Amino acid sequence: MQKKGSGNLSRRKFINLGVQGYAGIQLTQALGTSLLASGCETATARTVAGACYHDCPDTCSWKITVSGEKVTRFEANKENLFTAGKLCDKMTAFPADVTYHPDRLLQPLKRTGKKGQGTFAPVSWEQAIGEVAGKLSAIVADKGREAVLPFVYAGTQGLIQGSSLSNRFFGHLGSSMLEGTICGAPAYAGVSATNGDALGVLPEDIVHSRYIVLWGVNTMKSNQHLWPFILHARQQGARIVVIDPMASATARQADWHVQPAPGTDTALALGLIHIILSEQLQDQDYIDRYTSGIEALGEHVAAYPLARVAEITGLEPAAITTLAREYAGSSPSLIRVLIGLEHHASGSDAFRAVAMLPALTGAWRHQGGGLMHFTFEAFGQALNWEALDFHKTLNQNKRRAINMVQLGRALNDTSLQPAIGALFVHNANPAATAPNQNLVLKGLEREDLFTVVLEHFMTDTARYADYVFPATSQLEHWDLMDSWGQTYLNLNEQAISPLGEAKSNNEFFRLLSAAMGYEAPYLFEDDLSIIKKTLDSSHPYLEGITFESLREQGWAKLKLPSPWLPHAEGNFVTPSGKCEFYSHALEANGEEPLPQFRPVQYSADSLKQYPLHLLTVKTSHNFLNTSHANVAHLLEKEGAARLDMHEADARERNISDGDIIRVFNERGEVLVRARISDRLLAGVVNMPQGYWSSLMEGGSSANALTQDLLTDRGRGAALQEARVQVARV
Ligand SMILES: Nc1nc2c(c(=O)[nH]1)N[C@H]1C(S)=C(S)[C@@H](COP(=O)(O)OP(=O)(O)OC[C@H]3O[C@@H](n4cnc5c(=O)[nH]c(N)nc54)[C@H](O)[C@@H]3O)O[C@H]1N2
Ligand SMILES: Nc1nc2c(c(=O)[nH]1)N[C@H]1C(S)=C(S)[C@@H](COP(=O)(O)OP(=O)(O)OC[C@H]3O[C@@H](n4cnc5c(=O)[nH]c(N)nc54)[C@H](O)[C@@H]3O)O[C@H]1N2
Ligand SMILES: [Mo]
Repeated sequence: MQKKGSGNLSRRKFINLGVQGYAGIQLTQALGTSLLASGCETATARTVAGACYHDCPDTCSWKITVSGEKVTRFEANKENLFTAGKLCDKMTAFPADVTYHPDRLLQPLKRTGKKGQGTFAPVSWEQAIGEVAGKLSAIVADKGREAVLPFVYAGTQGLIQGSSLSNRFFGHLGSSMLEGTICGAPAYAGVSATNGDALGVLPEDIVHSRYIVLWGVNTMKSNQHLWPFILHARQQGARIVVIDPMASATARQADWHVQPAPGTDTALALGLIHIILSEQLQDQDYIDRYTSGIEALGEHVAAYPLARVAEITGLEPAAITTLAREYAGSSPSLIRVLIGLEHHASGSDAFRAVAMLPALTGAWRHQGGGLMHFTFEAFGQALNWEALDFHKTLNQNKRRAINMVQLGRALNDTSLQPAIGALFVHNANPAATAPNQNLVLKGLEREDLFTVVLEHFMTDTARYADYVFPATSQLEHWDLMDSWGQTYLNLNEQAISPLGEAKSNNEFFRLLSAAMGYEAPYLFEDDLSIIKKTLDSSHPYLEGITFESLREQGWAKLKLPSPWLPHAEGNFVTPSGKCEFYSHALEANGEEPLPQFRPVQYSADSLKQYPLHLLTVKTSHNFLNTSHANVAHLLEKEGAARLDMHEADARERNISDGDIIRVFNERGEVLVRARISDRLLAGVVNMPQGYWSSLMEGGSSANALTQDLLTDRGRGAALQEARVQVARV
């Protein structure tokens, strides 16, 4: 990936690279709120199809009934077999919780108080856009184009309102680029180093699996629509194993929960490979035909004997041996990964090592066997990507790249030339979701920083803006939705007119382009035209799928060959065409050709000062990252922010269940309630991410404790690599 020289490692970029050949669900859904009561469906009611915008692998299809201009019914699409008529609990009341929420921002706002205070006065669009364009032009003239930084993430995953026009706008302007690596980049870099891409077993095919390893995924929370397929496999006799340092909701439903120390999966995977090879449990024929580097791998894993791996991971030696034997001895065997393993110092190498296991055992030969990871590359191949984001036209490679994980550093870096003078945030809430929160806030407080935020709500980030613009919700704009967890393409039809003065992200950029005096036609393209051109592709996966057919049904499953057995006969898209145990490409790039377990080395002093390993896992049931964490009834269901800790750690500190505690380290301090729990091993604590700092008692949330350390590859975030101390207040 780094060979491409591009800083932009977003999913979109992955797809581009792919194109170039480089390596608690509820059954009935209805509004259930005053909305339904307020108007029964009339003869003029119409129903349109849409899909969920969240950064989630499921991308559910839905139907909306509208009477006049009011949404009267909102329900999951029953025909789409993946959504299967069920939305998650986060989304059941979406129109009331977001679109019609009384706190929704419906007018442009201009700051009147201090940054962070959240005091604003309404202004007209015309005035606000005019002033933003004026200020932006002045910053560009004074400090240079790269003094401007867009901060865009996946608040909406829609291909249109995501970053189609903002990419064009900032490309045209020549601003700095954002390395969008906080989620998925190390995982992708690891798996693709081994396999060339990440498109492995398709979700529905898990029903064929007979041994399912859910490795660092909390499927029941974060990928809920896969769970029924897993249960189906279990009914057919599959054994379900979860590997997770926390007894997550999913781990508690598993047949076997393997609970290693956090961040040790690279060692565990290499240890399993060692056992498989020394006990000759491998599929030698598959290895001979379709892989490269087995000798080097064999020598390498000699450094990971059972005793050492048991010591690193904290697992019983017998458990590790059993896992290796059961995995290699079952067929079809499947490993499911997503993101969970990546937020550690050697997170990318964990994925690289885990991805070797199915080739070693020949699991890829069978339907339901192999590795199940991301699906976005199928869309990357199918759709007309250049029509969407103009990545070839707007040469991205010459622009400076700023890593989103290190936003705090970048905003405070006085040696940066030019310093960041303007920050444009949309589809993201970095004041809460980026690590080293206090450093980010210090940067956002800078009087000489000009900040513009497009949002639905007055988030932790919006409070620091000079101007906040009201964005439309998924019901008020058109969009085209791909997915990173399944293979359905969705068209999201605009169901109602924008509420108040809300405008879509794209409309904001069209207006700003005009106010800047720009004339390039691609800056003004309308949303429907972008959608139609993006669908204009002769790729076989899109055969028979048109704008009209999508509008009719709402969704279509990509026409992938069936049965889908991507690596039954090799066909890896690595430089050698084989599954690469030993990577010459990485070696040529100055990286380790084989995966390594490299723990962060803490000094004895710092281990004494901050003895607990902090996880800030985000799989809350009622929030999606920080989205919805301001909605009263969802916040109430989720409960107060807490720290899960082992009884022994609590006893040592004289802490009882429910006590208000201080969780702190050199970066910050968070006030939460203690929850004494057997979910974690002694020495490891967990504070769920998602809560808004501005709604927390001490004004800080989980990311006040995390550090902005980058991962071993993919330039992602080692978010789960934090240490803290805890004390009663
Ligand atoms: N309800 C809900 N669903 C969501 C989200 C949400 O916030 N709420 N967020 C969405 C997003 S953005 C994403 S990226 C996906 C992520 O979905 P997942 O990939 O499932 O990622 P996480 O929930 O971060 O972590 C999954 C599990 O990995 C475990 N884990 C942490 N460190 C380690 C480790 O070192 N080794 C192992 N083996 N396991 C480890 C955690 O304890 C956790 O239970 O979920 C999406 N879905
Ligand atoms: N400590 C810790 N930190 C983490 C994680 C963790 O596990 N632990 N997980 C990381 C991961 S995997 C991810 S993906 C990131 C997510 O980080 P973010 O992308 O910042 O995710 P959200 O908090 O959901 O913020 C998305 C925002 O987009 C807004 N939005 C939604 N739709 C639209 C739209 O159409 N227009 C506009 N303008 N805005 C819209 C929502 O209102 C919301 O405020 O967080 C990361 N941070
Ligand atoms: Mo994510």
